[in-house]
Order: sequence, then structure tokens, then C-alpha cells
Amino acid sequence: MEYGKAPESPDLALEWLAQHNNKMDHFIDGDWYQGKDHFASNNPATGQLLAKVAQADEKTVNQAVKAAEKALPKWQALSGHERGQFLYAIARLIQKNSRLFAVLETLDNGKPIRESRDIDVPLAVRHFYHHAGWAQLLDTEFPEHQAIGVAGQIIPWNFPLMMLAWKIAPALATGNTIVIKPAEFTSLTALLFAEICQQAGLPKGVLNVVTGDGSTGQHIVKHPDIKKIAFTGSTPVGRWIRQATAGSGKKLSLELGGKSAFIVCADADLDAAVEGVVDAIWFNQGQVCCAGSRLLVQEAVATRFHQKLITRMHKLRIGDPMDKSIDMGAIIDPRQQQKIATLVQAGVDAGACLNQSSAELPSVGCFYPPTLLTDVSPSDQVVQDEIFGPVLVSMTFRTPCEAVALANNSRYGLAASIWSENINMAMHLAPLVQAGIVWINCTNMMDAAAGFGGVKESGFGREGGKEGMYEYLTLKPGKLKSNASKTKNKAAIKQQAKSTEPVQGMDKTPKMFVGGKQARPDGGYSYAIHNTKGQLITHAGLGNRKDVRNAVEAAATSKAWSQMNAYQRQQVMYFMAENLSYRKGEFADRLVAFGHSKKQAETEIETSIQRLSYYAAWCDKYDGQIHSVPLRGVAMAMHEPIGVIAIQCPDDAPLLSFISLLAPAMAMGNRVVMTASTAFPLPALDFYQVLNTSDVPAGTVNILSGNQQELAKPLAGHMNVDAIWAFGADAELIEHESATNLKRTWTSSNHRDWLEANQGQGQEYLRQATQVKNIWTPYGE
Ligand code: TAP
Repeated sequence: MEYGKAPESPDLALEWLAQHNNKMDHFIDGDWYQGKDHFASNNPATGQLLAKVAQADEKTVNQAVKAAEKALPKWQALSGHERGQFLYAIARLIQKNSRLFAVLETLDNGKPIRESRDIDVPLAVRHFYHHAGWAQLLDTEFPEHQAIGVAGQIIPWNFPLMMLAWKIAPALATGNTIVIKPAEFTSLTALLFAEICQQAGLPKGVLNVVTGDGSTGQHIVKHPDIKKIAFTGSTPVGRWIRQATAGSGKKLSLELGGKSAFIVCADADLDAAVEGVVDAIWFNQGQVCCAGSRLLVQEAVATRFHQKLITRMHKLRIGDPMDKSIDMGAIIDPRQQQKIATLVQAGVDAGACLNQSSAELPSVGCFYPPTLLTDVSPSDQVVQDEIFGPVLVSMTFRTPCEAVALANNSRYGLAASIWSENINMAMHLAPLVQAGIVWINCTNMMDAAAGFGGVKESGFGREGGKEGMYEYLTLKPGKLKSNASKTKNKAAIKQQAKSTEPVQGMDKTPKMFVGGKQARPDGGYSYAIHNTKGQLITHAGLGNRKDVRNAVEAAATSKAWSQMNAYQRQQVMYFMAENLSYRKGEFADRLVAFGHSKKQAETEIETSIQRLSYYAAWCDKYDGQIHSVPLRGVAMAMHEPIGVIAIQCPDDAPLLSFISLLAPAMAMGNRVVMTASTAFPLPALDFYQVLNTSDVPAGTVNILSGNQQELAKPLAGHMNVDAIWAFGADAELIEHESATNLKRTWTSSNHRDWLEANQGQGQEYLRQATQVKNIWTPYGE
């Protein structure tokens, strides 16, 4: 049967553009703000000009930030209920104007009207309703938190309205004000949205939209009065932003690229899986961050599956995105089309077999056919790089173990899709795959109630769900002391500056602890340790980059701790508390030698024992959640360990701070590389005795000593370190170097009173020690 044409009328959107004389300005302080220069925004399906859009320079960005700052106090002073009412009004108004939004989005982006009408716009609406609810619940659900301030948000062109909603809704709900920049190719729905906010009566300056290219984004990133950057886009730009914001104290969330695996087991419902692939890679022309672009098929069914898939691929309809019966629309821009074609050609040159849809493409506009590349190798460029187009690469596997190895052989970790009629097998694979989202027998499921975001070079942070709310919140002042408060061990820290001069020769220097064994520093150097009166008490090993390498290797290859269940970890951690209790006397001597009074030493040790017990208790209680998504099935938010965490300990309370950071990381199943306090590393180095007698598997905890500043760079830059917490060393250096593999960072410029339970322990630590994986499983036939 042939399809007829079912075109949607563009008139509504064209009229809206005409009302603006096809020339769009910025939206600042509740009104239109004239831009100096304008660039063309074209319809990718026809190449025709839709409107001229303003280019924001530094002055315009400053203007927007000023308006956002001015609006902040009143916006924050509103009750959660009052702010929720605005979000609710915005949701209602988008719904009322949904046809206009859908048509404008399709004209501007080239995506099929069916998708903008049925997916993009409803999901945007859903985000505002969902977060209207969070605004209402803010005080009771996040009592210790408050808004960050002015949020700078930068979004890509593939889901312009949806990405905008994912960013703006939580920022407004939490009481932040906003400066947002849409992508250069697709600014129009963001400007229509600004108009909707005007209609909703949103106070002036709460939302500011500046349009422009990457340079506008750079001005936002670098603006000193912007306290939070939320970025969605490519990994290279995300990496630059990480470096540009290093040491600035800006909170950062990065939603970056992906190369998600689509795993088809031999027992899968193959016809359903074929439809899954269509949705995974040909939805939105494959310009989807979480696109299932790497197909992994079990060898036994690979030929049959490829045949079915190719047959289906030839039936896809490609053409005018305004046609309601079209499957695939236009690619965003001729440059992106060229990039796709070049990468595909490179794949073919490297030996891939090219299968392409035989559908006739429109003679004008920017189109690329659905493509399948088989006979590729795991290291091929087309397998490793994000193509961001309708191109699927396919490989085969024999065993589930091999499927996991292939799936994880990527620098990205955004999503994965697993197809099997054996739910035990699928649920076994889901935690093994390194990804922020796993879809079982489904794909591309998204909802405001479930967090979305990746691991590895797909970035960090989540959008949606309770987990997404924390991205726009910070702890209330008073919870932490500021830098101004004096550290207790000031004298020792001053002394330490002199004492890191290496001392030749080794004696009874306390050793470092690597891979379950005591280890001498690779360089053979030690440095002098003084007490708080400045008297020399002993020497400690001066670790170097080779010691870092050894410690990270030990942590990365030792998997036993992460494979233990929560109950087993809990037993070991209670055992650690017990063993520390047995050694109270030795640790007290160390602390007294350092300069503590006997009473201070006893208090610190007693609190350390309690803290170990506190996190032992949390091992089996920091549960995930079943999110209430509109699906006949479940979306499980699981708390997963991050992997290898490098932790730089502060100088104050040298035993307690060490344990306060070690214990939550261990409780959640991470392996750690601890860098002891430079000034007084002895209690941390002594702790190996507790570890050795408490059944902690070798490699789980590695302890280095030396100059933290020198160890910071190799640790922060190491590709096998997944997160770094810096309570001692320079935040700027750590954050800058962390951009290598986009590891998560937790740097604290505030001094903490480690003896205080509300500062030295709590769920903040557990959140830093985990990442949320959302696993979606529909049920029913
Ligand atoms: P990018 O080139 O990274 O652009 C994203 C946004 O950043 C655009 O608004 C862009 O402006 C701006 N930008 C460019 N250079 C900048 C700089 N130096 N400083 C600040 N801002 C800068 O990405 P794209 O090509 O638009 O989008 C595709 C990428 O986004 C893919 O990698 C895709 O996987 C990723 N993506 C990820 C997700 C999630 S949730 N993980 C969702 C959607 C897309 P211009 O457009 O004006 O250049």
C-alpha cells in the first residue's frame, strides 16, 4: 500500500515569525533586547530563510546576567508553592500552544512533525508539571539546601525545546534565575518560550534568553557572576568548559556525547528488537545523544537479524518533515551532513560493508539515508566516534560476557539497550554495562521523573528525577564554615611547607599502603614530619607519580570489594570500627605526638569509630528508588559505586577527616586511593593495620603520603580514576586536570569541622560516592 501525503501546515509558525518581522532579538529582563548583529536561521529541509537571529556579544551577556542577578532575591523569597504556580502556568501555556511549538520546531530543526508533536513538546510540558511539584515540595524534601544563584545554561540543536525544558524547569523550581543560550541553528522555540513566560507573568529577569554562536556560550561560561553552568552538547566543548571553570567555584553539570550499545541476545524477540533499532538510531535522524548507534548481536541470530533490519530499513520513508507520515526528516545543516558522509566513507575505506536505504531523497534540503555498517572492528573510527547521524554500526558477540566487554569498550557511557526474553539475563547485564541509563526491551524512554545523564566521557550530573534537583541546589550557609575559620593545626601546616624538602635515606619511616601491602616510595625519598610545636617527630615517604600509578592500578584491577554485596561490606566496616577500637591507644599516641591533648585525641578516635559505624549502617540503606514514570513497567534508579575515587585528605583532624572521607566511599562499594594529610600523614598510614586485620580485600584502599600538590596532578589526570575529591590540594589544578576523562570532582573550599555530625557526615557524602543508573523495564505482552 502506498502512503499519501499528509502535510501539516506551516502557517501558524510562519505567522508568528512574521509578527516579529522575521527578525528575532534577545529576551532580557522580561522584554525584547535589540541585538546588533544578526545571523540567518534556515529551514534545513528546504534551505529557506526562516528568520534572522541576534548574535549576543559580551556586553549583551553581561546585561542578561545583571537582569538575572537583580531578579534573584525576589524570586528566591517566593514560597515553593508560588514558584510552582509559575511553572504550572508555563506548562499550561505550552500545552495551549503545542501546535505552534511543534510546527516551529520542525521548521527550524528538520525533525519529523510526528516527533516534535508527539515527543518533544509533550516531554517539555511534562517537565514543567513535574517540577512545579518539586517547587512545592522543596522546603520539606531539601531542607538543608538552597538555590545556587544565576544559572548559565547552554543547549544543543537536536532537541531545542526539550533540552530547554530539562534545564529551565529544575532551575526555576529550585529558585535560581537563568541566562540560557540555545544553539545557533535552532533558537526559535527558545524565543517563543520566552514569550510564553511573559504571558505567564514570570517576574522580569528570572529568565533571559541570549542567542548566538559558541562565542556567546564562552561569555556565559566565563562570567564571574554565574554560579552554575549546565551544559548539553559535545564532549570536546564539555571538556573545554570543565577547564575554563576550574577553580571558579561554579557548579557544573555536563550532558555530553554518546555511542550507546544496543545489545540483541539470541533469545530476544527479534521483530520487536528491529523496531527498537529503528527507534534507537533513526529517530530524529540519529541526531540523538543516547542513540543506540552500536548494535551488538549474538552470533547465532546475527544473519537473520541483519536481514530483517535491512528489509525494514528500506521501508523507512524519508522526506518533508512536515509530512505527518514521514519517518525521517532533514539533517540539521549541510556541514553536519558532510561530517556524517565523511565518517561513513572512512568506515567503508577501513573495510566496513555499507548498507543504505534505497529510498529516494528529496532533491533539495539536507538529507542523509538510513545506514547500516557491518564488518566493522571494535577499534574502527566509526565504532568509537559519535557520528550523530542515522548511521548504525553492527558487531557480533558470542557470550553475554563478550557483549559487556564490547559495550564497555567506549569512552562514552550514556545509555544502553538490552534485548532478551530472559529477564534474569537482562537484569544480570544491566549493572555490568557502564551507562547512566539502561533500557531493557525498550529504548529512548525518557521522563521528567527519572534522571537522565551519563558516566565516563558522556559527562556527569542528571536531569530529571530527584537526583536532577541537586544539580541546582547548594548547601545552606551555616552548614559549613567558611574559609575564614581557622584550622586547628595551623602551626603544623605552616611547618609542613618547610618539611616537604626530601630527606635522603630511609629508616623506620611509616610506609605507604598499595595493593594490600606496605610500600616504600618509588623515589626512595622521605620528608620530615613535625608536630604542632614545630618539632621533628619522624619522616614519611614522599610519593611521586609512579606511586600514584601503582596505587591507581591496584585500585582499578581489584574488583573484589565492588563485587561484595552491601551486607558483606557492612560486616567488614563494622569489623574496621571494632579493630580501630582495639588500637585506640596506638592512635591516641600518634595524635598526642602530633600536638593533640589526650582529651582531643580520645574524642577524635571515638568519633572516628562512630563514623565507621555510621557508614557501615548506611551500606544497605542508601537505596535507590522506583521512579513513578508513565510506563507500564518500572524505572529503577539504582545507586552504583563510581569506581576508583582518589581522595585528598585535609590537614585538620588527620585521623577523623581521613575516615570521614574513606568510609562513605567504601560503604558504597568504591575502591580508593587516599592521599594522607601532608602535614600529618601518620594516623592515615597507620590505618593499614586496621585494614589488614578487617578482611578488606587487597587494592580496595591504597594510601599515599607526600606533597599533595605534587600528587594532585597525576591523580586528577589519571584515566583510571573515575572521581576525585579534593579537601586538601588546589581545586583549580584538580578540576583542570580532571578534564582528561571528565572524571567527577568534589572540591571543597570550605573548612569543615569534622567532629560535627552535620558537617563531617551525611547523605551529601553518599551522593558523592554514587551515581544513579536508571534501568527501564516495561512489562506485559
Ligand atoms: P556543541 O557543538 O557542543 O554545542 C552545544 C552548545 O554549546 C551550542 O549551543 C553551541 O553553540 C555551544 N557552544 C559551542 N562551543 C562553545 C564553547 N566553546 N563554549 C560554550 N558554548 C559553546 O554540540 P552540538 O553539535 O550542538 O550538539 C551535539 C552534541 O550534543 C552531541 O555530541 C550530542 O551527543 C550532545 N548531546 C548530549 C545530550 C545529553 S543529554 N547527553 C543531549 C543532546 C545532545 P552553537 O550551536 O552556536 O555552536
